[in-house]
Amino acid sequence: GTAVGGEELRSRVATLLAQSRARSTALTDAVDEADLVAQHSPLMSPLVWDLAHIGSQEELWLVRDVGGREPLRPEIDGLYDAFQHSRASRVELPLLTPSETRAYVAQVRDKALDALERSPLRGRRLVEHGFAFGMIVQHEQQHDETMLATHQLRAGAPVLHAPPPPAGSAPAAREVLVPGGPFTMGTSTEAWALDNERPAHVVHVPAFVIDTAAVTNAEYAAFVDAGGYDDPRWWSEEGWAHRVGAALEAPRFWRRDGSGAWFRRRFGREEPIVADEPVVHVCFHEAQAYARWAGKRLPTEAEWEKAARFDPATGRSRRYPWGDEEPTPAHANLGQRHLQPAAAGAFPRGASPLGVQQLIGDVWEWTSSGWHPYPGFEVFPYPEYSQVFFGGDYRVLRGGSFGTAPAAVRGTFRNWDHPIRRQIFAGFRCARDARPEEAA
Ligand code: AVJ
Ligand code: FE
Repeated sequence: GTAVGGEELRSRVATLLAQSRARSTALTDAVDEADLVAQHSPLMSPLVWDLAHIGSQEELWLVRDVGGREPLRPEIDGLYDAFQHSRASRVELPLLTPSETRAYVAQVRDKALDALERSPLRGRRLVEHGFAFGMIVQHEQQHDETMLATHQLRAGAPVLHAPPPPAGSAPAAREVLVPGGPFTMGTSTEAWALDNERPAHVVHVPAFVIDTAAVTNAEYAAFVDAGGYDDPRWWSEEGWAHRVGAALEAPRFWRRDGSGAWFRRRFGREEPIVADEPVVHVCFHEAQAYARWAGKRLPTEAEWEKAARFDPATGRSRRYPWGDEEPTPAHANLGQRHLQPAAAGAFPRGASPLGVQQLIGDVWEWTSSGWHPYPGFEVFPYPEYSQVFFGGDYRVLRGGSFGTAPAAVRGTFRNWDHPIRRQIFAGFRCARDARPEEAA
């Protein structure tokens, strides 16, 4: 973990709070008032809800809890409680207007910064308050990624702009063997790890083989063109029922032009599908069907984390594939610096010791695992973050996307979603069992 002193933490938190707010502001200032309050998809909240919810959570955890202050606007708590209103119904609520919302989040932020200044950040308070600030930084960044997904679903002219990611050429080895044996999964020392990432525990992962890159658009298009969506052999029973019921034919946002070439709409722009970029906007069922067609399978969550963190030279689990240092722009495509995933091979400095690339950033990666607590799990700080979702039909996603902030992802970070969801920035990589002669 990271042993950080109180004053270093205080300035780090101030910087991260400013960064997340700059991003929330950019995402909400990019559109007009009508777009802010509109429902762009029943899967998403109006953008103005996300912004006020960011403020509401910050008020609860930093102003009231850490700061010990009275509620600013107790009457609106319920409106912005994610458990009281479904995303689809939030547009009907008497929400704060855009200008009221902006004033509210600014007022909350002033008081949260005051709480940051006053916190002793020593001893027990260093751990408790430090975690509360870290949780709120991550929470705002998670909703920023959600708002980015809303932008992708929004119709109309483009409003977001960013340079393209660096180019790359596919790693020389297509797949690597991850040796069998014990591996320490999860963490008990990572200061800002959420409850579901804890505690560290040893798992025995048999030898397996994993792809060094995520499945690309060209590879996925080959599956589509081979009739993969018409052949129930590749799909689970549940996946096939969904494929038929939802009339899935290709990744979300893909369409063919008259000549049969693939195009997509990305943040309001029509673009040809780029062959060597990771496929994105596929659901778990599509990922699973592709893997079966390719003679492979999805990695389990433990396999994914071992491929990302295990250092065979020391037997130790790293914080990130490249080591223990925080992500820089040379390591991974994170933080909405680019509005798309980067081509396979674009971040060789982010490789794991075994040579697996781009595990962090670019696209969330579906795993075959359901959403379950680790042995020894303890709710912290509230059951609605992780616990209430355990055991549902969710599948675990790992690694973060181009829209995930560096502060909101690490080797141990666990995300989850329903297996039919495609609006998130999710792709996948394939794995397979090691053949006996490979494992030996
Ligand atoms: C961890 C991404 C599944 O967005 O539903 C945000 C994060 N929790 N507010 C979500 C979260 C509460 C969560 N995911
Ligand atoms: Fe939230």
